[in-house]
Amino acid sequence: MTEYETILVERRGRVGWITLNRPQALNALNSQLAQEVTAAAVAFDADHGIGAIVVTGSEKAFAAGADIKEMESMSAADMRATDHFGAWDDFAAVRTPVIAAVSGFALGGGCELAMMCDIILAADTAKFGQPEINLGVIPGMGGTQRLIRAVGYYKAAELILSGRMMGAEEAERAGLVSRVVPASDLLTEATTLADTIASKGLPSLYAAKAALDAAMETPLADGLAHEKQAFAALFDTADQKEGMSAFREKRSPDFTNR
Ligand code: CO8
Repeated sequence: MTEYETILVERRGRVGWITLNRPQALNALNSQLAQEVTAAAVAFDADHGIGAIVVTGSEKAFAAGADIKEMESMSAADMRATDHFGAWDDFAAVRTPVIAAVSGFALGGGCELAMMCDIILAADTAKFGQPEINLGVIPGMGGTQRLIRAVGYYKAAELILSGRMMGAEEAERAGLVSRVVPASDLLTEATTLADTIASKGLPSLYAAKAALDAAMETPLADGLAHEKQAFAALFDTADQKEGMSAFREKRSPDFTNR
């Protein structure tokens, strides 16, 4: 497996695990980490033995944002020329379902990374926020767009304009978090959820994720048309025949990912 310096990467059964590992900087997302997380996710995505990816951090921090020290001296021209965080577009584009397992701080780019994932499982210690306004900037990895879609305009505006952090319970009530679990159970819960997802057939997982993405990006009529096409297309897969005959025969399906 490729050597990484800022993340730990492990395959457990059909699940790919990516652990952010810059403890000295609370997992701040520097450009090397962005490249490595994306490379690892893209590699798992290309592996048909993988049905789910989990991204997690440490107990204290999922990620405390983009690396402020790396960005501090950059000019607008530098920022535009380097496409500093362009790698994240490739991360967001993986077809495999991705779970963010968040404990501690998920701030700025850390909150935005969680929002690039499909499911956010939060420890009761998690803290979410977009504090960029305190640094004289604004979210730059999707926060102004994805947070509104998750929690609505007024909640997003309050968080982005004030820089206030919110705890896990508030984030769940607001719709940012899929589920809150006790901090000590976070990795077990993430494992169970990821294993459950990874046990499904890949064609239907890919189709479901693509249809969910379409809902975020298109008007309702276009999204419904996308869903109708994708739903019909799955009837040419072996997994659909297996899933439905298993139901009729009252047994568990044995998906072959075809
Ligand atoms: N960048 C770099 N280093 C960081 C970051 C960060 N985002 N966050 C923490 N660190 C470092 C600290 O500097 C400190 O290092 P050192 O020991 O060398 O001084 C170490 O991590 C531990 O941090 P603290 O001592 O501050 O720990 P505390 O427990 O006291 O505080 C906080 C924790 C509250 C999380 C605090 O560290 C903090 O406020 N961090 C910054 C949070 C923040 O502002 N995040 C937003 C960053 S900007 C951003 O994400 C923009 C994204 C879009 C970019 C897209 C570009 C195209």
